[in-house]
Amino acid sequence: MKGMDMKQGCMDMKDMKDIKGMDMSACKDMMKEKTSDSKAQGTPQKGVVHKTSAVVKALDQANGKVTLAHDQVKTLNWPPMTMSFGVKDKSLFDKLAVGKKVDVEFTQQGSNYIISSVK
Ligand SMILES: [Cu+2]
Repeated sequence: MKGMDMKQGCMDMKDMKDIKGMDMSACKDMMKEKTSDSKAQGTPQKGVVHKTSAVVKALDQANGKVTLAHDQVKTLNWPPMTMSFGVKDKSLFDKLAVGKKVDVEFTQQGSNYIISSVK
């Protein structure tokens, strides 16, 4: 045992008591956190408001849609891209015009992304 020299952070707890299970669970907790962290990046979170800047590319007021060339969206881990969004409130179309640069807020609803605010 002496020769094994497993001086990782988790193992140091062994000195405190006999805690066979404890150092293990500490290690597992740490791993769990890391795992869920990396998973969370691709997982849709309900109710989260995402923000980005964008240039309006096309409007489809009849169908309540707008095409935006948006910047990076850090909360979704998105690179800049051009895509279609739903528009929550028709009055938001007043603030949208093709070629206009806007700051938008949007939420995910199922597989759609819905603009909830335009500035
Ligand atoms: Cu996008």
